[in-house]
Amino acid sequence: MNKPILLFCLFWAMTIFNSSAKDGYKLWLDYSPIKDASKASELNNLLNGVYFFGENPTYEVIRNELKQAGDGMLNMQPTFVSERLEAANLLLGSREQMSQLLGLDTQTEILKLGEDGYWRGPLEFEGKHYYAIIGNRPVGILYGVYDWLKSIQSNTFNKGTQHSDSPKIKIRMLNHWDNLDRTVERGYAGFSIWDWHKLPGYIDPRYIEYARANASIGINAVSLTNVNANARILTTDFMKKAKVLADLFRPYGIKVYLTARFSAPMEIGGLETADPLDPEVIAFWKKKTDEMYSFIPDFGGYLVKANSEGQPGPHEYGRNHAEGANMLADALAPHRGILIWRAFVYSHEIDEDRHKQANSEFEPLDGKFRENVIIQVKNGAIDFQPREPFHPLFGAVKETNLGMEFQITQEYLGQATQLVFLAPMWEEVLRSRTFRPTPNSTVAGIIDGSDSKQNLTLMAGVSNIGTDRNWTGHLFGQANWFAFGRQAWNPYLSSKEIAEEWIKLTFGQNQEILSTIEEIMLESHEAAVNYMTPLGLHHIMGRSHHYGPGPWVEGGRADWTSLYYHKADEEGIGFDRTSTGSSALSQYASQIAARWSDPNQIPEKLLLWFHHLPWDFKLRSGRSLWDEIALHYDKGVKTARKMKSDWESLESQIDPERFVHVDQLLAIQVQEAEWWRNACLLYFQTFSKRPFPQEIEQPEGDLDYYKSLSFPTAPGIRPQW
Ligand code: BDP
Repeated sequence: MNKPILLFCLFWAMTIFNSSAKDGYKLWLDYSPIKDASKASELNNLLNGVYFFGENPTYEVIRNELKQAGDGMLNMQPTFVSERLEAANLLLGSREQMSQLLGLDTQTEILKLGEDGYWRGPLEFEGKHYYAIIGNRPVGILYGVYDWLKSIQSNTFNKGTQHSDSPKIKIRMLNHWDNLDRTVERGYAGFSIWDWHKLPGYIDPRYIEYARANASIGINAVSLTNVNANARILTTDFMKKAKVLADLFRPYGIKVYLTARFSAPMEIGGLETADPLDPEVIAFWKKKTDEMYSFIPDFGGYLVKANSEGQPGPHEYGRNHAEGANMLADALAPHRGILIWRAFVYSHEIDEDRHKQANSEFEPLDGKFRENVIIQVKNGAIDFQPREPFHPLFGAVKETNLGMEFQITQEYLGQATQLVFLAPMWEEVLRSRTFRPTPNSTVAGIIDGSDSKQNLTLMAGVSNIGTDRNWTGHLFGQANWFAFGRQAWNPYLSSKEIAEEWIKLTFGQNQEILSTIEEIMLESHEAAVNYMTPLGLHHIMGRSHHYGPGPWVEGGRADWTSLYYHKADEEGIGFDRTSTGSSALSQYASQIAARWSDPNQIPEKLLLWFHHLPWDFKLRSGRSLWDEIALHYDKGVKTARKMKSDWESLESQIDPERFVHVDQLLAIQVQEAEWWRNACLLYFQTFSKRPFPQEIEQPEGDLDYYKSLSFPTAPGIRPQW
């Protein structure tokens, strides 16, 4: 259909069906009507007799959720029966509260599920049959309720069987890079949802929707502010504002964290130094932290970016990261607070491959951090590139708590114009074998403590949420938020399982919709890697806004240029990180270093990350490196086009609003993929001086034209204030 007609139809459809507009606002908590009559009557029966053991704010949240679910799925309101167990069908309560009803086996099983786990299943008591959802704490029951509602929405609920689950990682956290003026660093979905100006008086209903969405996927921690921090967030006025959010989120099991600017003692404390060993500085942080807990008694703690990209830190005073982190950790410890210190540290003043700098800083400090410190490590050593090998810090330290940092917002992966499902990338990292501390260790095993034995465990994701009506800009950005929550809960889940869950909750049960969208999602990450940075290329995007290709970026700080990373010349291309180059490979376990040092053994997807190779180096296909680079770029474009045509095959089955939204963005994605391919290949050809292989579509355009493009209004850039 041609575009104007399509848009007309869309607006017509929206006017008629306005009340059920599919604008993405409801996320995966859509609660669409149940069509199957017997399933509907089963749910109707359970909701007609909901019994809570006791009262607490989380049960209030559950009550509201059941009302919304009943309303959406059955057009009915649940009946809550209090004090009348005999009138109940659905029981909700803690193991302790329900101990009388539970057999010993069930009790022990639930106890093992820890603080956040749940058990749900059939129970028989005094001859009557019930369905029960039980946890050790109210929040466990909340998670059980969400899981149960999801099973109904995705048509997998079976009243006769029991199911239990518990998270493998303790702190499952969103990091907002939100500034106090509501701009969002690397945010592509509008402004920050935190309306600091109107807080504490005005509570935006979005705060509640946000908390529901997070709780429904197990997220239990949020850091509200940008890691490039503003000290003002630690002033009394802002604490009062943050308190409102913390109070709202508490019944959902979510704790609030804030970013702490290392120089805050000077900026808001009137001191002349921020030296972590200075008694006045220590007293400042202690007092500040005590004050914070007077407002937010369960405040989670601080997240700190120090001595990186111009942020202040302990190095200014000749102190190391452990001295900086421990001082803050000591202020938090009496309140059981956690200090999260980022390992994303590098400096252009140090003459060392950026890849190596975090390990150089943190390995010597192993064992020196307090127990309540977690070092938050990005998945790779450079910076959330479309594909990175896992960060060599995973496995390199024995006595340090390490947490994972993923980026949900798609800074380097198409921002909000591209459909790129990130779960396969995260899965690849989590499943990577580190060979340390044990030969079978994986990244997942280190961060969940099973291999590392660490008790304090964390997975953080840089949020992609903003004020856009659909929260994430691109509808499929929601899938990345969802996938992050699911993988933080269980880092061993496959991206396929997660995609299926999300599709069913978002688009319903139709098999063709499911299989088509699943294929689109599962091929999308590899496609993006192919048309952006195939075979281990990295950091060749546009300067500053990071939008689109910029392999020619040079000048200024070397480690912010593309030339630093691809090192293309007439001989070849790639970054030699073997022993003949920067030796970054030596930071990995010897089994990895040995295999990856050999260009014929390293997985080809990482080839140019670690090797500088001649243009006619032969790959396993028998083709030359140059030809393979060209073929990968071309393949990426073709997959993007296929994603679009597959999506279009669903036109008659998807509501026009979401169909058109995604379709328009896929058209942009195809153009952007072509742009990446053309610009990169034309640029690299100036060095390779070789023709493009016959079988690919010949890159068109003029390199100077691509170089001349500028994007002064690109979103998400760091504000200059
Ligand atoms: C980079 C972003 C930058 C962030 C930085 C970080 O470009 O805006 O401040 O990461 O993680 O990816 O601190």
